[in-house]
This record gives sequence, C-alpha cells and structure tokens, in this order.
Amino acid sequence: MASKRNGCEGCTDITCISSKQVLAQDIAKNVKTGYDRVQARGMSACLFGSGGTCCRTCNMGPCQIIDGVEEMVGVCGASADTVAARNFARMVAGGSAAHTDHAREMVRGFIETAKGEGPHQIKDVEKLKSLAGVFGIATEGRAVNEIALELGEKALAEFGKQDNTPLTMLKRATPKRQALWSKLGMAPRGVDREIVEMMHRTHMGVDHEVENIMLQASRCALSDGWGSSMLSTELTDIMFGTPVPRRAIVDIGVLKPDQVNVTVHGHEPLLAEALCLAAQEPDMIELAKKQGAKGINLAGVCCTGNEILMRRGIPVAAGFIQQEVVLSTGAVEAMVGDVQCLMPSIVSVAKNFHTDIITTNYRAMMDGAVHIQFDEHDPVASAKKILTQAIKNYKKRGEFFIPQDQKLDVVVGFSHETINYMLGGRFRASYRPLNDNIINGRIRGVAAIVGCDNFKLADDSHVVIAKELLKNNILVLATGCAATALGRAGLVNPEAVKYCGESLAEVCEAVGMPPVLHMGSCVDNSRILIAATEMVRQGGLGDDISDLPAIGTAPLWMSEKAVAIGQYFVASGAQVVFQSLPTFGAKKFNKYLLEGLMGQVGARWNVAQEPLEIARLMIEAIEAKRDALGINKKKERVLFDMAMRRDLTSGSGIGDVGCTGQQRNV
Ligand code: NFS
Repeated sequence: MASKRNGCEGCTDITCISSKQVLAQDIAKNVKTGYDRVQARGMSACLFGSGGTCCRTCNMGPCQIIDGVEEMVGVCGASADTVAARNFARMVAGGSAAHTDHAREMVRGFIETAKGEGPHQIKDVEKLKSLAGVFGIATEGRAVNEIALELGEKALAEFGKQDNTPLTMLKRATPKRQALWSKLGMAPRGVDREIVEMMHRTHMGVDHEVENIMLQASRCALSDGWGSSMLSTELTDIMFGTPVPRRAIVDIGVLKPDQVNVTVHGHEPLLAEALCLAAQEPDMIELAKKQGAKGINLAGVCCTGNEILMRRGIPVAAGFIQQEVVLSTGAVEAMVGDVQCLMPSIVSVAKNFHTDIITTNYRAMMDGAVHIQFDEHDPVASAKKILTQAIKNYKKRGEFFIPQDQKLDVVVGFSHETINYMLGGRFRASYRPLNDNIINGRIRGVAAIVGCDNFKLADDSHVVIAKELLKNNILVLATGCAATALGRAGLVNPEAVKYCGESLAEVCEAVGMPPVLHMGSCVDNSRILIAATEMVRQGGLGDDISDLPAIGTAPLWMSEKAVAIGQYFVASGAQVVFQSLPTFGAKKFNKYLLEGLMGQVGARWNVAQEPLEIARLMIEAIEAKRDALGINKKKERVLFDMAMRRDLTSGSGIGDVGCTGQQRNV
C-alpha cells in the first residue's frame, strides 16, 4: 500500500514511518482513517466556516456573512467581525472548559487523597508546601495531609469563586503583568464564572464589539492557564510526583507481541495512574498468564500518555493522529479512554480486530464501545475490571503487525523544577545559567512547540520547525502531541544535539540534556508560564514575559483547547504562531488578533502557512526581542573550557538523576 492514503491535491503524504508501515499491511486494508476522510472530503472546506463568518448562534440563520457586503450581514445585523470574534471566543471557552473540567476532577481526587481515601499519597511534600504558601496556608508544624486538605479545598473554591478579586495563582505572574491585567480588567475572578460569562456574552444579542469580546476571551483563557490548568499540573505533581528526567520509549513499536496490550487514551491521569497500579497486581498478571500472555503492557495515547510518560516512564504508543493506526496493528486488546481527543472512528477501526474500545467516564460515551464506569472512590477495583475485560481479549487476537523497530528513545520529565535544578545545579537551583546563556548568545532564545496533530497538514511539520529552530541555536520546549511527534523523530533525546547549531549543542552537551525538553501534556503548558516567569525573575531579560526572546507555536492545532492555550499565552505576553486561524473572513477582527493585541498585551497571534515559514517567523521574533533587550551586540565567541563545564554540570544533569523509574522530589 502506498504511503499516500490522502492523495488529494493539496493534501500531504503520511510521513510517519510507523503509520506507513502499519497501514500498508494487509490486515489494515479495510481500515479507514482520518487521512482517508480528508481525502474523501477533498479540499471543499466551507469558506465561511474556515474564515470564521458562519453564524449559528440563533435560529434566524444560519447566516453566512461576507465582510464589506452590506446585504450579507447577519439577519440581526451582526457584522463579520462580531461573528468571527464570537466564534473565536467560544472556541476559547470550549477549550478552557475542557481543561477546567479535567482540572476539577484532579482537585477532587487530590482532596480524597488528602483525606487518606484511595490508593494515592502526597508524594511531593516540598511542592505542597510551596503551593500552600501561594494560597496563604500555614505549614509550620502541621501534618502533610492537613495542609493538603486545606490546599485542595481552597483550590476547589477557585472554580466557583464569585467575588471580584483575582484568582489566587495570578500572583505568580510578574508584577508588571499583574498590574496590566488589573488595569485592563482582564484578571480572571472565578474559573467557571469566566467560561459562563464568555458563553453569555457571545449569546445572541449581547456583546458585539470585537475588543470587548476579546477582553473576556483573554480573561477566560487566563482563568485556564493561570487557574485550572496550573492547578491541575501542580496538584497532580504533588499527588503523583513532580516529573524528573527519565528515559522512556515512544511510537507504535512499544506494543509487545506476547503481552496484553492496553492503550490508555485521554487526559485525566487518575484513570491512567489506577491502571498502572492495577497492572502490577499479582492477580491481574496471573490472569494475563492464564490467557497465555507474558504480562500486561500499558502504553499511552495522546495526553494521558504524556502524563504517565513524564511521571512513570510508561511508553507512549501514539499521539492524536495515530490513535486509529495503533489499533490497526491488530495487537491491542483494549483501548481505554476517559475524556477529550478520542475520535469516534476508533470504534469502527476496532471492529476490524478483536479490540474493545472501553469508555470509562459518564461524560464521554461512544456508540459501539464497552462502558465500564471508572469509580474514583475505588479506582484500583475499577481499573481491575477494565483490565480483566482487556485480558479476556488476548486469546482472540488474530493476525497482527507491530513495527518492532519503530520505538524511539526519549528523555522526558522536564518540569519547571527539573529545569531549575538541571541548569543551576542541585545546590543552587536557578535559571541563572539559562539566562546567562541567552544573554551571551549561545542560546538565542526559547521556543515552545505545542498542541495537536492534524490530518489536513503535513504530519512532520513539528519536526521541520524544530530542526530549523535547533539549527539556529534556539532551545525548544514541547508538550502535548507535538512532543510525541518530536519524540518519534528522535529529537527528545540528548543525541539530537546533532541537529543543533554549535553553541546550543555545547550547552546541551555540557548539561547532558536534550535540545527539545518534553514538559508534559497540554495542561502542562502552565509549566511554560511558570518557567518563563522564572526567567524574568532571574533578571537580565527584561521585566515581563513580553520582553523575553521566546515564542510558541501550535502548527497542527485542531482542538479548541489549543486556541485557549494560544490566547492565554498571548494574554500573558508570549507571542504565538498558528498555521491558520478561523478569522480571515473578518478583516478588523483578524487585524486585531495579528496586530492590535500587541499594543494592549505586548504579544499577538501570528499566522504562517509552511513549517519553514513558521520557523523563520519564530527566529525573527526572537532576534527582534534580543535587539530590544540590547543583547545582540557582537561578542567574541567563548568556547566551554573545563571549568565552565564543571560549573554547569556540578550536582546536576540527567546523568545523576537516573532513569530508574523512581520518583525523586527535586
Ligand atoms: Ni492537547 Fe491532549 Fe493532543 Fe491536541 Fe488532543 S491530546 S490536550 S488537544 S490532540 S495536543
């Protein structure tokens, strides 16, 4: 079978080797994937939809609006700008809602843990105390679980907060940013409230002014980035352990021919953690052996994969774009999902094989799937029920194909804390060396490559962008499915220094770190906000995120969550580049996103079509920030001497952290 399953004009080849190999097998010949559906649709995407000017907010329409044509406004008189801004803002609300509902579950799980209920413990006490400090919770002389319970309850209250004071964690931002948010009326008050207000204001007949709609969109997005997502990341770290560098493997080759393969797909780590615990229980292993398997092999898909990869070193089988492909191996006994990014098509793909799709969350059902409700009060028992269903399928496995050589080594686990210690050394954790290397020009700046994959676009886009950035001595941070894609290409690995410019390679080699730092799942983009703020706090790179030589991109975004993330990055002062935005049908609104926001929040959205164009734009933006900071003066290049190397590596680096799968609180 040719690699070009989506051979339509304008579409791209499947570049991912493991996907090509699996889909070329005879056993996959009846499988239809997103690539096939893109091909079947051709390039007939509706211009009103893609330009953002299709309005469905009331039943006088749907109204398809043409900017500048008087008779082509909405029946209510809504202009293209109003409609596009409302649609965009609703995407921000949708994405923020997804992160927020996920985060709420994590906070509830955290409270149960603090009460001593369930199988988990408070693992990172240092981080607990530090976050307790942010919430003004006394820690001196108190029991760990007592502090955790107060923190959990205060965190939960952030969701339903009704007064007009800002969310607690906004105080982690730079003083300048906090002052700006407060001046603009952009500081979020309650997480749920901002989403509700966004939906209200974009209801028919309420807010029609682009800037006012976007003011609330920023507030809503910030309630996600600095509110729910950040809470989720921090409390998950405290409960399951803050990630530390560890070796792991990614790609479809992580499936095992002689074990029960269970792929965990979705987002909330409570399910995945419970499955990890249950899979180690002797009765489950015994059951698997009775069925003729050598054991149980858990592998992640999408962001759940990234969560357990970061904290446990459990392999990731696939990112978003490969969820159907991993099933097409015929080697998966069950794909277990909770919420978000599960394509309904996986049920029909699974029907070609012995595979069960198991849904576990009452919020996310699927026709044709087996539903086993995950009981958060008895997580391991639920997980055992799920695993039992999967194990029973092992004997039914027919012909299968695992691309065994397609598994790439990665070094993951770069939480903000890890970066701090790795660069600064165990005894003087600090971003100072990073700042110094940026100021002296060895590292030109920092770029975040985040977000999804997308069947419409070249699936190697992340890789092309990353290689160009590395070549230009820009350090790359990665999260989400972008991080998985970079891992598949061998870039999340110290050996990837071969792709770096000379000076970045020197720094990475001295520290022993990969030039692409895997920072986790999409909710973990909040780690990037904290890391960026810490860089500012260290000094020498301006007094706000908007001064940093740093920029983000989500080149293959597909989910509303990516739009929420983009908006909270921009509202926090970090520029972003997307491949396209559903806004080009509304000139004034589009201009506001691409230019106007700059004057207001010091950052803006950018759009560039081709991966190399995206990379170039990012490099230019970083160099412009360096110019503005006055650090682009020509300096004699300094090569690392032994003393400098010792200085960089003393008591730090991934070498001494080890990759044993053990948690170590940093
Ligand atoms: Ni993020 Fe994660 Fe992947 Fe996109 Fe979906 S899994 S939360 S939304 S597709 S990166």
